[in-house]
Amino acid sequence: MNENLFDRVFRDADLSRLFIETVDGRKFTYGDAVALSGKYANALRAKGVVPGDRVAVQTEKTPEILIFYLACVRAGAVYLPLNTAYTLNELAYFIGDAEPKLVVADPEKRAGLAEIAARVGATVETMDAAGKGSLADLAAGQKEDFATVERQGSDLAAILYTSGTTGRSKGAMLTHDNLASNALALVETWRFTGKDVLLHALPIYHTHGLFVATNTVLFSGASMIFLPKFDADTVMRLLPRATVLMGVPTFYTRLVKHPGLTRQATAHMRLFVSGSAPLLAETHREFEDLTGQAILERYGMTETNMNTSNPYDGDRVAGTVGFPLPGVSVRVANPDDGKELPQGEIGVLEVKGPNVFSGYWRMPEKTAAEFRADGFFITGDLGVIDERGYVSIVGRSKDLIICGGFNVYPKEIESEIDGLPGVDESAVIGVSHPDLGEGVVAVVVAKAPGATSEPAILDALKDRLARFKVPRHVAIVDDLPRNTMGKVQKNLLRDQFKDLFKVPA
Ligand code: MCA
Ligand code: AMP
Repeated sequence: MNENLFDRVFRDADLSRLFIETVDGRKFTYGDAVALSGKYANALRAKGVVPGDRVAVQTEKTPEILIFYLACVRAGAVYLPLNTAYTLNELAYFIGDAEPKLVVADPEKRAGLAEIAARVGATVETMDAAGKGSLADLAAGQKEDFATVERQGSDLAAILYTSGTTGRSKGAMLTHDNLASNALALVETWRFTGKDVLLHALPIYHTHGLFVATNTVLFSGASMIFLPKFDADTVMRLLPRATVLMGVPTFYTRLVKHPGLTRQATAHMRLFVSGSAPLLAETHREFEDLTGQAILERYGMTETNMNTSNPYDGDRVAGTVGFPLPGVSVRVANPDDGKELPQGEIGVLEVKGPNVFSGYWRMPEKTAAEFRADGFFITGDLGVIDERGYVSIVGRSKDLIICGGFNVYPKEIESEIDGLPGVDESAVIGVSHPDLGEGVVAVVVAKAPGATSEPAILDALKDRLARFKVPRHVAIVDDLPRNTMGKVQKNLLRDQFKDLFKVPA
């Protein structure tokens, strides 16, 4: 049988069911998704895209682009979504590395991208925030009929770039089996059915919004209300029509501040899910006090999809990420030798299962370095498993900042800052931020007094780095604290700046 993700979703789907409704009332049924994806798949073929070709997409969030994702999968292409905040400088790397056949972008970016795309022989088509543009025009002239391309479960469906603690971003290669197995595990664990209505307020260029939210809906025949982005007022207004909300912790820290969040307003809701970054136990408790509902926290990674989840029935324990999903094995190992540690000891979390990616795009050495000989993937997250089997994440061995659910790798920001005139060296850290979880702070040593300044650094970074990576504060200091080995002691800096974003009581 065809193992193409598209075929697995749609072969038995009830095509009359609602799939997506937008805030302005536009509706797409499962049948519409089949018909429109057929047109887009034929458009891909007309553009010369063949199975295995990458298709890079940086557009606003619309139902059309989500259906285009389905079309890429259906046509056997490899979907490569890109954060809308990425600058041309950042896009040049992703496009150069992935060598897509086609790039789809907002019309405003077309001119800037044309030359970057041409370097790898790709062409650019456009899609705007209303789902219109040259790609839609091309699809409009195509037939709906399209025979879904035969794929093996191990064939690639998507590449998602994830930054690295050292060096350049790596493309995580995700297969049809990775995505399908994880969606089915989540449908089962979270009890999704065709009656569910998901309030979809996440971006669709990351695992959370694209796969966790969308594929879970698709595999259960559920529907979603599609918001262009998260906004607490809009979420509260639409909540009465939904049964499930999925979000990053910032959604919940903002919702608990909303006067409309009450027991009554959420009584009909079946499930609130949080992930992508640690949910503070305090937020968990505040939310439960206000609504009587316990947020269900789960844990995943771009490379592995979802690994663990708090239970649907049973205790959703604040500060933990629950149990391994069906079919997924999680162990705690000694970071140095990979030997499994006894229950209750802290070590690096390692994961194995059908959810785990097939490697980094064109980086076999990096792939090999992150797997143990017995196939476990080394997450770089530090965790512990308690006597009841609940997994908790207690830290990270990788130098990573998570800001509003977006990952920022200090090394990348430090390299950019170190390259600026007047800068001797820098250290980038994450410190507690009331809204975003962590805020990015750069601590910089100037070459000479007055040789650089916060405004000069921020101005230079803004065209090179996505906005969410740009430090919220730059401190100019005389020197960086170092240990006897000469390594910068970031823990001391984190301590020094820990109250920077604290809201005065
Ligand atoms: C927006 N800004 C940010 C962030 N988002 N800065 C730092 N970190 C951010 N996350 C910038 C904006 O460009 C703007 O800049 C300023 O901050 C204020 O924006 P604001 O309106 O407050 O923010 P927002 O637009 O409301 O966005 C906050 C958000 C959003 C809703 C939390 O960041 C979001 O939707 N995050 C979800 C990320 C996500 O999906 N992560 C999943 C990754 P200026 O002031 O210059 O205009 S997948 C993953 O991690 C794994 C696999 C997993 O387990 O799920
Ligand atoms: P990404 O590379 O965007 O896939 O981000 C994955 C990382 O996000 C993980 O390695 C964790 O460090 C972090 N993460 C995801 N979910 C959680 C969670 N529930 N609690 C703590 N950290 C999380």
